[in-house]
Amino acid sequence: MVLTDKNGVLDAAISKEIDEARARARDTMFKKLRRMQDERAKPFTWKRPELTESQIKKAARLQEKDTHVRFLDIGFEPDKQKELYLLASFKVTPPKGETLEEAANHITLESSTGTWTDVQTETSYTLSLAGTVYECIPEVDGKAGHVKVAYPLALFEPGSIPQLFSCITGNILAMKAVDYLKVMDFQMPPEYISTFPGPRFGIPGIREVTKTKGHTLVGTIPKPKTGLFADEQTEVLYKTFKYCCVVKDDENLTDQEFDPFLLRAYLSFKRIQEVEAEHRAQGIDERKLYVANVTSGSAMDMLEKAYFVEELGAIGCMIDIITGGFTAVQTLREHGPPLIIHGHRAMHAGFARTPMHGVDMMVIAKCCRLAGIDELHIGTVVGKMEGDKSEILNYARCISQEDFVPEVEEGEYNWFFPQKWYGMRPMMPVNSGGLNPKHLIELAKMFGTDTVTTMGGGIHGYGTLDGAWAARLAAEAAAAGYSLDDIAADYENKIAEIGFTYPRPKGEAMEILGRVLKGKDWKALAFSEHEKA
Ligand code: CAP
Ligand code: MG
Repeated sequence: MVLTDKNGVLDAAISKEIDEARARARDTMFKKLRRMQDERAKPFTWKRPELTESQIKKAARLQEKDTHVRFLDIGFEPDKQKELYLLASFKVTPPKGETLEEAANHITLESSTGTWTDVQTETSYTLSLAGTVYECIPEVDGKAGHVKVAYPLALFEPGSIPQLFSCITGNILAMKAVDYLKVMDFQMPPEYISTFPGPRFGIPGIREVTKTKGHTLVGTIPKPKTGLFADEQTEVLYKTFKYCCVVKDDENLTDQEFDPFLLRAYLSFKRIQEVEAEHRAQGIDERKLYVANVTSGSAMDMLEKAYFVEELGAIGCMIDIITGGFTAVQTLREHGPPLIIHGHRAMHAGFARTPMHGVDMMVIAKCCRLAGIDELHIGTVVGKMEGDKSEILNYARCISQEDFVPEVEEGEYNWFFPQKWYGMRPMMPVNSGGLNPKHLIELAKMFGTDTVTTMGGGIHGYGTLDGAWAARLAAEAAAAGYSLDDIAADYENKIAEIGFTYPRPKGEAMEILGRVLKGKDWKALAFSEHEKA
């Protein structure tokens, strides 16, 4: 395809096709938004909440209590009350000279109804909304104590992740009343879960739409992560899809001058049509999951991009959940087209990585399931990103199981709650970051194969076609319990046994496998160095 003229200007026919597709996409989008306008045209009414008997008693009790530890009721059993509670788990390091109880009291007050001092505007109702510290265990890991707080559910706006964050991960993190504070987890009753949509597809939907089963959905992030022109980028996509299932944009590739979103999407779906047709001719019926990064400066731009890729035939798209924000995530899920949503978590480590302070990834992972992300970056254990094995496995289990019970290794302290999901669809964990095809067997043992694994350097370091082929082979082998070493040792028999989708002649295969098996891990930064070795 001729993309540009000799001055580098985009071909007029392509430009016209993009404009026409964009007009159709905008039409679909505005039709959907107009339906929303009609649905919301119901009259507004309100009924003042009445205090229950136990709320009246709670307010009276709090009015009498000493302010120092007013909100402590150790031994209070939230699950045995008539009222509904959302529970939170905090790792708390109080300032020198202060007790854990005092710190817990401040945290609870600031995150529920109060402020640093008594106010004369307090009412029985505001007191009834106060959180209750029901567990306070000092120095569980030598430094920090464990505080658990029960928050009356009425504190939380139904269906709003930003509001939840403003309560349990808000001002409290900045207060002088704690030296350090990490919000480790929260637990929800079904009444709160049901106010969120959850994933539209989740694991079963992703399997159905992509027409894959058994093996990890393996794929790539074209690299270098920025700077490839749209046609160069989509050539990498095409080569990857010759063998793999997934291509995602990188987190910082959105809509830059060298690779405008509309052109990248347009060219990508042309190339996907091409590769899917080639595969159909080979008798392979698989839908390629390209998740274009729709993260934008405004929710409207984001929606337009999502409707644009849908118009071009996409089955998914991607969003940067933290930098884009949860309002964007929820807008995409609720008002966007019916696409698989891939969640990239760039920036989460700004508050999740520090052990003593911030917000744990468990909180983010749960919010993603509520908000409706279908597949979420969760860590790798073996790759280039920092992360504790037991914690990462707990995140992966929590987002993908119906009835999650945290598992901790001997001697490890458990900061997490069990969580039932009451039928909300399970999400697919995404392993990514410093991976190469050799990792797939280990990943399969830890995470199972209902996962996505993307590798940038671990594929393009070998040349995209060869790297993608090895990655697909490793994914299908891992699903059968074999490593790439096992496959290389008995190539022809093993690929027949696993029914490998893309067999290659033995000589060619052995040459590629030899290079991949010799390649080192992410710590050796330049693959080209090993290839010379
Ligand atoms: C991986 C990646 C992902 C990380 C993010 C990158 O590339 O595209 O963004 O996986 O980390 O740019 O680093 P490589 P996480 O395969 O080349 O490392 O999944 O932990 O959120
Ligand atoms: Mg990336």
